[in-house]
Amino acid sequence: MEKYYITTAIDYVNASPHIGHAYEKIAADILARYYRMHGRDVFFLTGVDEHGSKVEKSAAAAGKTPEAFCDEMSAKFEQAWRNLNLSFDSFIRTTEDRHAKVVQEVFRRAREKGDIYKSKYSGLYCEGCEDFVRERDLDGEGNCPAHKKKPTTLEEENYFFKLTKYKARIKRWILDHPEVVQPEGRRREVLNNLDDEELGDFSVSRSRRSLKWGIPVPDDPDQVIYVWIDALTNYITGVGFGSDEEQFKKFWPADLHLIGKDITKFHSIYWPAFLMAADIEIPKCVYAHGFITVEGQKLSKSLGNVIDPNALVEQYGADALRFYLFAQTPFDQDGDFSKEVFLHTVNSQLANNLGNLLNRILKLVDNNCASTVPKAEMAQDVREECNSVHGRIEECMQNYEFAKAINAVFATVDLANKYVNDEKPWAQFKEGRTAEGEKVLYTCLEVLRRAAMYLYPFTPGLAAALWHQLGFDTPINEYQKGSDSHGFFDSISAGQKVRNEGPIFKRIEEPAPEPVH
Ligand code: ME8
Repeated sequence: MEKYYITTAIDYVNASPHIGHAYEKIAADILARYYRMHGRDVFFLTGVDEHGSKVEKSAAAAGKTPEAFCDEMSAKFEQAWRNLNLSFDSFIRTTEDRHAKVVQEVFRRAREKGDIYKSKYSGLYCEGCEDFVRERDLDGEGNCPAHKKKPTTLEEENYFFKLTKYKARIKRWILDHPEVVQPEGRRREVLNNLDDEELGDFSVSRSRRSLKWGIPVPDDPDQVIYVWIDALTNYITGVGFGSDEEQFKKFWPADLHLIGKDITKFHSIYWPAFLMAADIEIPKCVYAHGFITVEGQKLSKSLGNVIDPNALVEQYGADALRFYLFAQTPFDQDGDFSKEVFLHTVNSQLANNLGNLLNRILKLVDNNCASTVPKAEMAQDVREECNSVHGRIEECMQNYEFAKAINAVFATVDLANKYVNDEKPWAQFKEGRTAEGEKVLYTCLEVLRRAAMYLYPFTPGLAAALWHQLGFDTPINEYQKGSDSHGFFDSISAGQKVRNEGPIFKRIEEPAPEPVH
């Protein structure tokens, strides 16, 4: 069985999970579920990034030890992802012992080769970025543009990583294999970065004086390994490097590192360089998605608009949030969470277009076919349209074009709705044109069956409910196994009993907002 190893960025635990974190983790879950449906042996890794001064400071502010603080926050992240119905195979924490050993091993290998060496460094350091910043990149007030905070001057003797040795090799890799950094705009950005003379060796440790909360440098306890080697290495720890060689051999290299656009450089330049220095194979693809804003504004604690995904899930359910985030936003661009658009989207697509179609059809099957799928063929034009849409959906899914894939599914749902309205099966049955009526119902049931399969990665709960109401006994995620076409080109069996159990998605009714005077 072909494997598929997908990872997400690991989130800093200095604050609670927000909707941007959720967006990325849901995207990874969509792909994990999609590839599992297509018969791949999937390993989906997510987790948290627990070391560094930001976390140390947040723990102190909360009056907790870093250990206790991290335990609490990590549990919060993991629970949030469970609430969102994410199907991760493992949740990694960078404070795990197995991880420290792997980080030290990578460090040791690079140092033995001379790729990590000691030197003095003085520079401007931004705590928000957990990185040194260049003076010319600061804003007019001398602040880091991303974090709106003044960087501090830091001078220390640290270990440095010899990035300069690997720049040309990484550039060649990206030029020869255009798919390794996606989307194209990010790939160009990385190539420009690599051409920048100022991208040179960088420090990978701090003195214990300036950073306590981290993994010690092997054989030099006064130095602590600094965040990026520690964080990036999670991708190999999480799949068994140093602990389960068989698993590691099976799944590494990663098929996809899914990350946000702000950390492209670390994943497309630093990470392959670390791996080259440690003689470990490099990943197959890094995909950097866009950012989510809320009601048009950047997420910011001071604006108080940092939406807690748990609250949305509790109020509206995981499927609604999962659907909205990917039905609207092209994955390579920035997107927005707007309450009004959210309610409109889920109500019109899930409750009306899809939910009502199912409801109408099942009622007609109950009344005219003894709740049983009739023996008939799909209407030819609808079948042809569905077959041609299939290829389009597959292509979109493999190219990370989720909104387009969802649109294509709903085009078939709209087509079925129109077909019912035009054919009026209730009248056909009444007039004794039973075969015609049965054909309409069969056609729509088949459109719904396929829609359930296509929507499963996006809205697994809702797709499973739809599947169940169509009368299948095998769960939707089990169904594809052993079928060459993974079930997409089977058809719903005549004689199967449908189960009309009410709406699969209840319209969300919210009081209209108070008018502003
Ligand atoms: O960067 N919209 O952690 P992090 C979409 N620990 N994605 C967003 C976002 C937004 N508004 N805000 C953040 C780190 N993200 C490191 C990663 S990986 C080895 C170490 C994304 O908590 C962000 O781009 O700041 C990143 O991919 C992830 O959330 C975690 O961000």
